[in-house]
Amino acid sequence: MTTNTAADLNRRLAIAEFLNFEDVAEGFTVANVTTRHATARIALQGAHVMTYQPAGHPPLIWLSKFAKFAPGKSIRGGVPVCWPWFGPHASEAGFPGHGFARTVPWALTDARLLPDERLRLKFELIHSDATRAQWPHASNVKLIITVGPELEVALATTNTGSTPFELGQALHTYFEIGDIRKTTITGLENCDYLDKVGGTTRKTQQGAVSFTQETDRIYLGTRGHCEIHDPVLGRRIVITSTGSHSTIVWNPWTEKADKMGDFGTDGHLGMVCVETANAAEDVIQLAPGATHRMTAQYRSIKD
Ligand code: TA6
Repeated sequence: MTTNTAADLNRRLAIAEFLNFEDVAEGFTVANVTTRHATARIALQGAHVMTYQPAGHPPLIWLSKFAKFAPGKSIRGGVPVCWPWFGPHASEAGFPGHGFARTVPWALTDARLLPDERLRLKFELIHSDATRAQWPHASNVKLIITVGPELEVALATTNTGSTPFELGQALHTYFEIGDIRKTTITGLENCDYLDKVGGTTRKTQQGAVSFTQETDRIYLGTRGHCEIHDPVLGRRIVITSTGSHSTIVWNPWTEKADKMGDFGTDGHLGMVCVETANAAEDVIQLAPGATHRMTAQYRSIKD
């Protein structure tokens, strides 16, 4: 029987110098990736990228200093995979926000070093009685993570049953920035968005996105390319995506971050979430036998 313990994973899938596994807490194992292109840490729970730093650049992904690593608990930071719904469940208030994929174990089905020394990990969500109780649809979901000069993430869902279902999802990525108050995002100009702060209202983005307060928006009709401009760290983060026409932009600001308890004082100043998604009117109707693929690529460019 295969398990997600570091000992078992090291025996089956470690790649000398480039990939090894470590138990960082009881029942919580992490893959450590080191190549000439980048370093990354990925939790087996949630197939969750926790850190990613391209060589010669500041970390691209933000992980809270106060993030908790425990079975069944979501991690504050990294690349949480929200699946098979985004936000609250449509009808069941007791089901977890953003779905269950980020808090259950995934199987690592393949790990390999590509000829150009990018390292590719393939994960598959492990269904259980607990997941089936919340998601009775026959489905298969795979996540492929490629660690190279860019971080590439591809999420594929197949309807393996005989009835259609509705799929909502997001790569809820937390990016590391110098100061949210000096950060702007381009690529969302003229898109409509659902502004979720203080009740949901529909608005249209004028110019670049900037931040002066809590920001929680679902941008609609997005075009698969946006950029985070960070004059403090002196870089841009370029986000390109496919299979997604909605983008969430989130920063909780001071009060909400304090209430969440795992940001630390002023932790929110150093992060922004820009999430490649299928959310709101962009949810996917998946026919029997069909596969939906959503991908995101993240690159750090020095300015
Ligand atoms: O994507 C933005 C959002 O949906 C916010 O409304 C905010 O609550 C955030 O996600 C974090 O959610 P979490 O469940 O990880 O605390």
